[in-house]
Amino acid sequence: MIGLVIKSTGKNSLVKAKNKVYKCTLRGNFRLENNFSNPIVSGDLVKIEIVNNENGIITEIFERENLFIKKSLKDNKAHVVGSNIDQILIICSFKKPYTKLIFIDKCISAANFYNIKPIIVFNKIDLLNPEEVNKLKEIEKKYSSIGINFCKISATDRFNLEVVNKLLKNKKTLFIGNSGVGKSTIINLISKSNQKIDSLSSKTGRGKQTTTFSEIFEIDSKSLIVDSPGFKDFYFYDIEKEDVKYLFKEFIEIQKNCKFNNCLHLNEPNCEIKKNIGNKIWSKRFSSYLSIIKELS
Ligand SMILES: Nc1nc2c(ncn2[C@@H]2O[C@H](COP(=O)(O)OP(=O)(O)OP(=O)(O)O)[C@@H](O)[C@H]2O)c(=O)[nH]1
Ligand SMILES: [Mg+2]
Ligand SMILES: [Zn+2]
Repeated sequence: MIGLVIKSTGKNSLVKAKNKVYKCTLRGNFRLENNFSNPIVSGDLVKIEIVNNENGIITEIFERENLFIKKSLKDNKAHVVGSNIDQILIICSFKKPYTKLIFIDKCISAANFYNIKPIIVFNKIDLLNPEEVNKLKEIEKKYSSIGINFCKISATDRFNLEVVNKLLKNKKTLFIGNSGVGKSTIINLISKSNQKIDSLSSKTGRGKQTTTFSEIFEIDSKSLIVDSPGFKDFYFYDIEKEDVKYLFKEFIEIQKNCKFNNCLHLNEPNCEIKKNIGNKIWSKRFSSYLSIIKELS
């Protein structure tokens, strides 16, 4: 039978096949891709052999359409967050916890690299004072102007959840974001699942990483969400320094006019990107770009 992996903890996976969920192990002689820290991931399509009513064995993983990968800091291996994804919701918060713009820009860059559409969702807007509301509006304007979908919601107040619902229709969507931004809370409200969420540490206002494995939840049979454990930070696995300038989509037309084809917009003469910082290029995006280049150097 063919099934969809809805959760995997490494050796054990939950696989949904013909409307039933089977607890599956990997066939003993299964060959793992050597540089992956997790061989099976939520979103994988697999072939299973049924053992009994509840158990099965995974005998094959079908080729993945795409993978969203981050570098595992434990062993520098590839940690796959989700596979066969249509779009990524980058869940952010302006407060408790504060999502850094560099984090958002890394997520957008990686989504672009893996050819998956990124969408920014700011949750917890119930917590903002008028000044913060204005700051967030400014950020919204900037991202919208470079063609990125942006929405503001409050899971607590049920505000704009229908907008998210609409975005998710008939798609398989990966939720990513820092710990504590409210990924699981939103999913619980939208999919009527009932997973654990946690109170924030009152000292730091940061989340404590409540979700520990990626897991799929259904809104309906065609609209699926992959919840993922909160990222503390995000390091690229297979994205190289030279790739990054193409992952900032607003750079693409402008950088064609840099003097050097291989201009990295650092200290090269006649750099068109540098000339445009503050007008066509948002200075904060350029700062993110520089930080990423520095990290990859
Ligand atoms: N004020 C406010 N709190 C929220 C909102 N959404 C979620 N929270 C709270 O934020 C905390 C963290 O929520 P979770 O849903 O567990 O966060 P998460 O992103 O799944 O965290 P990890 O699983 O650790 O990655 C909980 O205490 C929620 O009640 C919101 O819109 N407003
Ligand atoms: Mg969670
Ligand atoms: Zn340049």
